[in-house]
Amino acid sequence: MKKLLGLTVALMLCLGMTGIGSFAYFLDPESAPDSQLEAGTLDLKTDDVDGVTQTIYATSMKRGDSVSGNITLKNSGSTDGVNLDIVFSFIENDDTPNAVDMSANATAATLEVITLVYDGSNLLSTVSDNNTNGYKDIQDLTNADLTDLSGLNTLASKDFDIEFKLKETTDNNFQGDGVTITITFTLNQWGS
Ligand SMILES: [Ca+2]
Ligand SMILES: [Ca+2]
Ligand SMILES: [Ca+2]
Repeated sequence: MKKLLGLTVALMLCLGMTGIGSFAYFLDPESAPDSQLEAGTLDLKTDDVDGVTQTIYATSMKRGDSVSGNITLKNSGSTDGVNLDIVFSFIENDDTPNAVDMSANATAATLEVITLVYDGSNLLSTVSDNNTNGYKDIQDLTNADLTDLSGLNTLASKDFDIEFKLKETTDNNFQGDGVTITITFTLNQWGS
């Protein structure tokens, strides 16, 4: 029997744009500077189902802005993990005011994924342009198969890197729209 153990990283993204025809950039004083995601270590405990949740905020972006993050995944449990699954999901998280409410799917599709690397492997090459908009985006990641990746032996660490940008062609209707993106890492072990 395979045991599934995981944890979640949430990235909250609000497209903080104001003004008709312009995209002003608001820097939230409480957020990390320059849209940098916080780097952190996530403990994946093969012998403890209580994972760690890390929430990262990128509260405002303008067209062409990119957000990058590095997460170190560590098996801090006492059992080796034979493989790792990564699953992306998102939910709508709009700001106010929001004159035109764009869907969560459309909003996620404005975020082009530039980098997606785990343990030195380029995962982006395995992702297809599922929504056929001409580039690989966060919506596409939710339809991608990112399972059976290399596992983590006990006390081992591997790096996960992601970078995405707000597509330059994003129109004003997306002002006030946002999504909360959740990345779930599941370290699988073979149990009795
Ligand atoms: Ca919306
Ligand atoms: Ca796409
Ligand atoms: Ca809007």
